[in-house]
Amino acid sequence: DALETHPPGSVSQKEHIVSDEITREQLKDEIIAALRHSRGVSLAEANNEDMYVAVSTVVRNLLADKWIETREDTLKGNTKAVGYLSAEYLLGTQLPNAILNSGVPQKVEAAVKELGFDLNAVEDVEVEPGLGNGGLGRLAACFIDSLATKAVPAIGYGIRYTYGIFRQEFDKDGNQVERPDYWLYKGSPWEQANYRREQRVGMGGVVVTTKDGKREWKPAWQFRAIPYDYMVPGYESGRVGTLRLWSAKAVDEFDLLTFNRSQYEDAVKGQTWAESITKVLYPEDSTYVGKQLRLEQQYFFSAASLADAISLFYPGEEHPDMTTFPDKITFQLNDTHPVIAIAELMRLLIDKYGYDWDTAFSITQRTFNYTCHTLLPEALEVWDAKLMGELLPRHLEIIEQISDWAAHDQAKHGASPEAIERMRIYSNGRVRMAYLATMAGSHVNGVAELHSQLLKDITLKDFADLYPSKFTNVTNGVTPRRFMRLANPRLSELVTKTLGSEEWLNDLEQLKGLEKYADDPQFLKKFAEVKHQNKVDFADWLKRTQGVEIDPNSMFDTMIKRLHEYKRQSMKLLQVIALYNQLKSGQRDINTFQARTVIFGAKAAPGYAMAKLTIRLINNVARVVNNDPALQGKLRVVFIENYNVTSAQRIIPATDLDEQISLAGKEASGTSNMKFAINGAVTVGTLDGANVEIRERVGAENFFLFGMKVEDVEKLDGNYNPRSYYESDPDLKGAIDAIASGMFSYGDPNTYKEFTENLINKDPFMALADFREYMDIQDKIEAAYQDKQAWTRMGVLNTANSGFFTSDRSIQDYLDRVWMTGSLPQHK
Ligand code: GL2
Repeated sequence: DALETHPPGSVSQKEHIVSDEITREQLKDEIIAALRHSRGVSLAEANNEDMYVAVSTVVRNLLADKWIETREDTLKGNTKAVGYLSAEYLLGTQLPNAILNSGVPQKVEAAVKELGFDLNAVEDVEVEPGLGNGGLGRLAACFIDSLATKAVPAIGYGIRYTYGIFRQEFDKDGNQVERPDYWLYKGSPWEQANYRREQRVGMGGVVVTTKDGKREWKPAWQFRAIPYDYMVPGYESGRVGTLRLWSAKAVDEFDLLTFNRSQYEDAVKGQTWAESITKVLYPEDSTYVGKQLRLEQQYFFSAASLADAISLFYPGEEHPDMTTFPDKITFQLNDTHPVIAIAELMRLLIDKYGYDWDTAFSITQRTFNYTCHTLLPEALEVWDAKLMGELLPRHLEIIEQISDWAAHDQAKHGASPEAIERMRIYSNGRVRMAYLATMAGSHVNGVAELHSQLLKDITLKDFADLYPSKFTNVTNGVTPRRFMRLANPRLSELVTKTLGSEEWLNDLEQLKGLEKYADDPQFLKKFAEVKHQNKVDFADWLKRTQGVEIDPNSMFDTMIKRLHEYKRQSMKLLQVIALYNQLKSGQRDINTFQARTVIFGAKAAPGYAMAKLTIRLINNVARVVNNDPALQGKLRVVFIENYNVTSAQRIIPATDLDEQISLAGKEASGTSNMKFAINGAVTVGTLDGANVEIRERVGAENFFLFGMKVEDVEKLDGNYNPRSYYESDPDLKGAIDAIASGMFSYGDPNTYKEFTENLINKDPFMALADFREYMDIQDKIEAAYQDKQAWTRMGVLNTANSGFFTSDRSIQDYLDRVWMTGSLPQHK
């Protein structure tokens, strides 16, 4: 088997890089030259922005040779490459990461300093590219980091949205207001338009039968796909991978004939439409709206990426031997968003390269693998066939054929007619993308043990029963470079000093070496001191940016993630209000109360009314609680405006208690839970997603578990009566009644009516059922926090035992379990 001859893994790791030899003086000269050449200013004239561009340019230059070399080695084809197809990459800022991976971070820091600049202030200039919504997009960013670090030949493919995830502001009433995120308003020194690798992508039109009986697509429109390339520097691997993001442009900028007839608007129509394709990121997270523009985006980047890969691996060949394609590159489909790539490859193989259906399907199946990131049915994309047929008529035809083939194959494997009906890819005018990916790819994976199990038991059960060997798990991970080394330099230094080297940064299981210091008072003191300093820094930053004052000696209790009912920010809020009521009524003694700062950060999808109402309520609870002198500042609620990767990097290292409180069976994995654990926060959480594995590893005694398990939720489902909880629990009733009374809406009882009514009557994610246990565990947490040393010990054990959650390990799992696909039986 050709696949077996390529061992899993990597292009050889290069020990040394040329840039190692550059001196600080040379770096200073380079920076000054970059100031003059690319900004047209002298050192004396330069401000932080000039410096940001100049340093970025110099660091890019340091990485350029490795970038080119990595690409050349990738294209030699000795090791199968990975094409990561993702509609989202939530990158975070680039400069600090590039400096870290430049090979000479200390020299760069020193050079900038000696030129009279503060590197932190220079780095603060950067606007992060918010080309993703949340966990899914950030995971893709962690994965390309790990691919480069592990020297895996890889290309990340995605979309260069002109506008990323909206910038969130709060109005005077506490409502979320969405502002456009024009992250490119000052350009970006990190991207390079690569016109040499431009592609054409068609849409619309008709399918005709040619004289020799073949089907041929005649698209009505053609668009230019321009790749913008980003360097993805690996950590100490001597490798720099590529992230290739596509931008749409009209083929003819505008129509001169029409323009000359003075019909200005008509003349630029094609251009406007073309540019609209990659104009804006859809701000829905874990939900799906069947909009045509979204399918246009998905097809646009999938088609451009496939064409790019084929031209990379078969340069100049008109009739490439595409049977070798799956040996050259394997494509990972990040959720259903790029699944249309399956139909596109089939179209190319059959219509363009002349393969018969069986051969084409076998190539396709060997090429693709699919990662499912959800359990929520509303996040599994199901396209209206009419819409798809209008935009991609040939693809719909092909999908119909795959759907028939699938039914046939399922029958062969012994599926019942009812099961075959349930598994239909294309039926009743709908196309189910998750089913297409499952049938037309080699592997399907979930993103945490529990999630992968639930996929097999529920979401994709029929398929798993029939094709058990297709299904596997790859638990998510996060990059320790960004989320430890860059976000938490103090803890990183302590770890390095304690372990005696920095090797842990690309071998995170070495953190285990900290375990033996968990009872060493000296070490605990240092660990606690790091946390405290991080909290002081965070408090300063909050004061500076939002004008809010918080006490670094209070417990920092954090819930940062997208606003979604299943994540249950509402439950956290009810707990805060219940605490407030208890403190006000004297039921809880303010003098012995452990001071707490409750930190929220969350964006809501602009069309998600309940989520937006929850944001408003959080802001108003904050207003009331923070201004109540009776609390003596002991309970504070802060809502971070415009939560993003940059602020996450500040919040996570400063957190004592991490809230992961989704309803069991709803959060596929979660990834911030991993970042918190690595940084020594303690989790309060349900048995959901990767929480299960975190708890297993850090130890049950270092994790605050509460709430229903998946089985309990299943049992309750169908006869759940939230009102009974409301009526029987005075704390719960008091909290909901406080909201309903107008306590947080200047006396108006109507403002949050939908919020309270929804909880009492529907409560789709059973917050009320878990509320009592949640209150009780919070009391235990409060008591535990009083014993500072014991608390710190828990933090140490979290850090020491979270090495598993590095994305380097996830990538290794993909290499071992998914990307070496040679042994799967092929369908004929
Ligand atoms: C998500 C899941 O909700 C989240 O639990 C998971 O950690 C990430 C990454 O696998 O994927 N699925 C999804 O649609 N979004 C996620 O963040 N947006």
